Amino acid sequence: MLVDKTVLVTGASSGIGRACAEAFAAAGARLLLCARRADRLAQLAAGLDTEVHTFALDVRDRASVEAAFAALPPAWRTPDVLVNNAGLAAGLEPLPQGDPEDWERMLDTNVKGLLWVTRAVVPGMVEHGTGHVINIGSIAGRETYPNGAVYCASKAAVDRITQGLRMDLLGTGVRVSTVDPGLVETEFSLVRFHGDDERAARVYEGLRPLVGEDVAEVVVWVADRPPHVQIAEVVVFPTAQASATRVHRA
Ligand code: NDP
Ligand code: 8X3
Repeated sequence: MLVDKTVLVTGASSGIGRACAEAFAAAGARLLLCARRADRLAQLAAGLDTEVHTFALDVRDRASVEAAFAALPPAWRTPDVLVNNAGLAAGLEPLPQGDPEDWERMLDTNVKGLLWVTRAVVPGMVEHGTGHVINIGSIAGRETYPNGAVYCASKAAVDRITQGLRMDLLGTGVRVSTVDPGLVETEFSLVRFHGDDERAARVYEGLRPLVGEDVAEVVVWVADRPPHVQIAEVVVFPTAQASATRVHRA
């Protein structure tokens, strides 16, 4: 059912977003891909066997988001599926020692960026009477863990926005879902620890984490249900994880 559907993935240059692009392409969808690193998007697009349109976008910049979507060729302007994936964690410190610059990056990207993209895309879906917004939340939006208050708050906001959007779109034909992963080995921890790759690797030590492809498979499944079926929420953990703070390491 995804053949010839248009799927927009934000943050498609890495990790879960990149894997979603590959999985939707394999399912026959055409792709609209954005992130800040346009070179990576171009490389990805070159290897995908489907029609792809890429554009550089910093989701934090509201004016750029509005302009970028207004400038899309008409055939690309209203995707059938929006995967709101762009996001990050920055820092892992007790709140009194946290860096306000990190807080701003997280809140501006994970919360406000998601809102700007949603606001730019969803009215067209409503006009068409069909569409699907799939937000990438996190277990961090359901449970707070020590030293992660602001990241957890940003993902809790995503959860509330998901619920609110679903209510506000009731009766329009547009579906709203969230996919909330636990530990996924991507560039996430490298970004969180500001490029410290040893510290990033320790996050996944002694366990088999999810990879982007595991999450992408779930996202495609959520998108591929019949039109009368709306998967509201999916939580997906590695087998070695039971909660945000309960992880089994060999
Ligand atoms: P990666 O760091 O591998 O990918 C993050 C993606 O987000 C990149 O493509 C990056 O692109 C993009 N991005 C970041 N900031 C911006 C911005 N300002 N504007 C546009 N794009 C941006 O991490 P993941 O794949 O793991 O993360 C994807 C999502 O999954 C995030 O929302 C994250 O919170 C969530 N998540 C991750 C989990 C994990 O354990 N990895 C678990 C649960 C949720 P670029 O830098 O090119 O702009
Ligand atoms: C990413 C998963 O547990 O590092 O959202 O917050 S976690």
